[in-house]
Amino acid sequence: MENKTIIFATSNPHKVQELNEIMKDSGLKFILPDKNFNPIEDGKTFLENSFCKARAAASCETRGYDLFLADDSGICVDYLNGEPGIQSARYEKTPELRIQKLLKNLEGITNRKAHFTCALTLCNKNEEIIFQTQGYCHGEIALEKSGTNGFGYDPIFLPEGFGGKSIADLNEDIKNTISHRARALQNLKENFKF
Ligand code: ITT
Repeated sequence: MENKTIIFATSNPHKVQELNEIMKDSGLKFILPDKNFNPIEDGKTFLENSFCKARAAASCETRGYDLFLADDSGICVDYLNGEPGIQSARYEKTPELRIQKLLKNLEGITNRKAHFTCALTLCNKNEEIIFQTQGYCHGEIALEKSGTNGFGYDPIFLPEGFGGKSIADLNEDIKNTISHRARALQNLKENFKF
């Protein structure tokens, strides 16, 4: 039987790479949205923003596909009352500046607890939500960056249970087992029948 094709509503190539790796045994095939994909992320939560993206992909689809998955994700720092949160991609202009800003905002702070969140929304072609879930990865913000794997805030995030290594220090297979994205996708696989 042919693989079922699902549109993955993102413009972040790192997310696509991780999704394909995490879902490689699912029998599903993920492809990018139609060329006019241009979501406006004006939600107040990760879940709302993931719906904005899935809905935008459904609304611009001209090829006849009928399932649209979107990820909205970010890092939430306890001491900063959950910031940068849904603003993670817009906290500063570049990934490096975002890391430097977060480290600066935690200078001299001992409570460095943080977690990544990934919200997923699956929509049908009528732009209706047919499944939503979230996944989390708990840990701490490092004192300095380390490692080259992954993307975004990975070099300064120390997941629980890995001896102070950052996600960027860890093998990508490990990230794809413990990450917020991996856990949200696991929920999707276990609870939604494609
Ligand atoms: P799309 O909206 O096109 O999917 P984006 O990168 O703008 O791409 P988000 O709005 O969901 O996506 O912002 C997510 C940001 O949170 C991302 O740019 C990173 O800065 C951070 N982030 C999310 N997942 C991450 C991960 O696994 N590792 C490191 N940083 C991550």
